[in-house]
Parts: sequence; C-alpha cells; structure tokens
Amino acid sequence: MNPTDASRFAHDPHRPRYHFLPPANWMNDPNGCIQWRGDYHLFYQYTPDRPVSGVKHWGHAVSRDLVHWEHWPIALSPTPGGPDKDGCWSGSAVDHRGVPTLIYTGVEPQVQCIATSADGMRTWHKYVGNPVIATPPPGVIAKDFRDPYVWREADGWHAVIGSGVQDVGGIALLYRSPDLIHWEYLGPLCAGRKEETGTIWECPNFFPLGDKWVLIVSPIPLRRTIYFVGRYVEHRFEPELRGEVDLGGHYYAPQAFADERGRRLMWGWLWEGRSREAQIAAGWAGVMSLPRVLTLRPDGHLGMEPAPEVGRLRGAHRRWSGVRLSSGAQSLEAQGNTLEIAAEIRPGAGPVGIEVCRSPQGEERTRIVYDPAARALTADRERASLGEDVQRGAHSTPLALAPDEPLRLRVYVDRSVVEVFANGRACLAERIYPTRPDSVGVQLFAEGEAVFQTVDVWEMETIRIGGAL
Ligand code: DQQ
Repeated sequence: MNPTDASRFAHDPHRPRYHFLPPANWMNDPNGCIQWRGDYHLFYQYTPDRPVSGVKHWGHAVSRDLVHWEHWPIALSPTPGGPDKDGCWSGSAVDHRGVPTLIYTGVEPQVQCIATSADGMRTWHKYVGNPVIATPPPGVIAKDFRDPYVWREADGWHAVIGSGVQDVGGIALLYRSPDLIHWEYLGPLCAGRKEETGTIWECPNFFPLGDKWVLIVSPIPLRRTIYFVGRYVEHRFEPELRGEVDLGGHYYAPQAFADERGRRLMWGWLWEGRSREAQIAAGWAGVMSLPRVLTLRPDGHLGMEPAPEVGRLRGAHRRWSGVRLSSGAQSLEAQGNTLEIAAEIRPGAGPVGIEVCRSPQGEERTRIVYDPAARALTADRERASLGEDVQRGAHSTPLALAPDEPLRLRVYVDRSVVEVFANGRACLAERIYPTRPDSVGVQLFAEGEAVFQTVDVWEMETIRIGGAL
C-alpha cells in the first residue's frame, strides 16, 4: 500500500476531517507560513517514515482558501554530511526580492540555514554557503539555538531566534541582515526569568499588531505557548503585559504570518494525548489547529478567533433559542463528531456548559464548562474516553466576563480534536479519543439557572486534501 495514501485511514474514528494533517506519519510545528501570489503555503515539521518523532523534514501543503489543501513534495530533507544532516528544524519563509526563501535550523549542532526556490516553491535549493549563522552569541545555551522567525524592516531583514541563558531563563535573540546570508547580532530582543516563563524559548514569533508589537514563545518546560504585548524600541522589546495563547494543553509552537489582506493568521501544532503505542497503531500523529486571526484587543491583550474561511465548511444547520435551564440538562437533536457549535449563554451563579462527544448515558463525554464563581472556562476530559491509553483530566483558562457580557462559545469538534474559543480571547485546544460509536451527542447543562440565548450547530464538511508527497 502507498504509505502516503490517506485512504487507509478511512475507518479511523479519531482522524480529523476538517483539520489539516499530512497523509500519514508524524507532524509537529507549522513552519514557513506565507501567502505567495494568492496561495497559502503551510510547511510543517514532518517525520515521513513513522508516526512518532524522528528526523525532521519540512512537509509542504498549499491552499487557495485556508480550508482545502493540496500536498506538495517534501520541501526540505536533511542533506547527508550537511549542516542539517540530523534534521531540518523549524523556521520561517519570506519573499526576498521575488525569491521565496526559507530560513530554518539545521541540526546538530543547531545552526541557521536558508533555501530558495526558483520554480514557485515546488523545489528548493539549499544555499551552498550554509549555515548562514553558524554559532550563537556568547552567553546562551549553544545546544538550544533555533527556530528563526524573519520579518522586514526599513533597515533590512530581521530575525529572532530562540535560546536560553543557563540558570536565568528563555531568551529571544535579534539579528539583522541585508540579504538573508550575512547576519549581524543586534543583542537580546527580550529575556525571561525561568521561574515565570521557562528555561528555553522555542519558536519565537515577533510582529507588529495594532500600535504594539507581540512576541510569542513556546517555552521549555511549560509545554504551552505564551505571548507578550509591548513596545519595540531601538532593537529591544519591552513587554507591557503577558498572556496565554491556549491553555488546553495541546497547542504548541504556533506560527503567525501576515497574509496579503494584512491579517495576522496563526496555526499551531495540536499534539496527541495518547501513548506512543497508540500513535504507532494509528499510523499518524499530530494535527494542525484551525487558522486563527489575531487582533489586539482594547484591553491590550491578544484577540483570537477562528479564520472566517472555516465557516465555508458549515453544512446542515440547526438553531435553538431561549433555552432556559434550571439545574438540568437538555440533549440536542444534533449529533456528530464533526461539528461547529456556537452558543451565546447568560450564565447564572452556577456552572454552565455544553457536553460534546457524549454517549447516550454519558459514559463518554467531554464537558466544556464555565464557572462564573471561579471565572474560569474548563474543558473536562475526565470521561472523554473509556480507553486506557489516553490522557484524561481537565484544562482551564481564566475568563472574566464583564457585567453584561454573555458567554460566547465556539466549539469545533473534529473527532479527536476539540477547539474551544470563548469571547474572542480565551482558547482551549484539546485532544480526545472516544471509543464508542454512539459518543456523538450534544447536551446543554446548567447548575442553577442559565439561559442559552442561541445555540447553533453545524455539521462540518470534510476538507479536500489532494496531491501526493
Ligand atoms: N520543534 C522543532 C524545533 C522546535 C520544536 C523540532 C518545537 O525546531 O524548537 O521539530 O516543537
């Protein structure tokens, strides 16, 4: 059987239908996100020969509309004897005077390399002079020096590279170049304290948003992604506030980019919540999140909403209005495990929420619950699966509603993926692995009084992913 033929997963109940994934095997970070001559190009960390992490290549997929995809040939593979002989790790893509250019980390040791394409990104040629940055600046942990993120300023290309300072914390290093080949170290862009923001910063992103700049990092050992909003003055970033990109426990190493309309879009890697053995048995691991649109909110924090294009997948629709619950539950006549649910809720004093992927008697269920007293939104997977080989537990994100603000939930259920967006500012991305074919119910519940002003449920269409690697 062709190992890249995804049809072999047709009966896999956990394989998502409207999130992007490679045809098979292992995927992690999004890389090189760029819109090029109208098309969105998404590269990704890829181990093409096994469904567990291994030697990293850059997979490549192209989309006209952010929704449907075509697999293109693997863009980068390690070159035996080259600076990326042990892997082509994460990086970014830019348009350098009409030449698409990838900047990535070669390992081991960790050095920065570039590659260009002369045929509209079909094939890639590594620069013969790689690496273009061979050593980190003194004082940082040299074995962790990776994930260049590049942008253009008036005085040339700039790159931020992630690393750490021993016993101090994660650090983002700033570089400048006229040509992407010759790089000058400008100093630390920003540094953190390990007690608060981890020891190594992976996959830094740095970009303007509104009248501020945003730094996003994925710190070791936090296993989640954080952001800072602040001022960028004379090659230094001064954070003014810090926030969480997603507290679901499965969202990591995102990459943000500006599309041709000027929107700041972002994809993240949704890692698995099951064992290595289960991944091997499945034959695939890792899912790309839905694309998010980032904005700067009036309170200075990051706003995050799913890209409107995802709405093109909406199929059969049902709406409920004015559902009033008083310490009770109501099952909806809407079933499925590929759904979008949008709900506007007026909570009372007690917890209120929605159960998805629910079996008729609730043996399996995933609970999205808002607790007004705790001012927190939780995705509770304690009973998401009767399987033994899966993660359980709950993840919570703070969410304080203003006095007249309803709870606005958008829940995307895609088999083993549940992505929750709340009020444009709090996100929980989860992985679940229900075992029962009848774990497809949707149920509203409330402890005490609550009003579900509207609940919309759409059946989501399967995305088309064509092409072959
Ligand atoms: N994944 C890549 C690294 C990056 C890490 C390797 C983050 O470049 O730091 O696959 O998930």
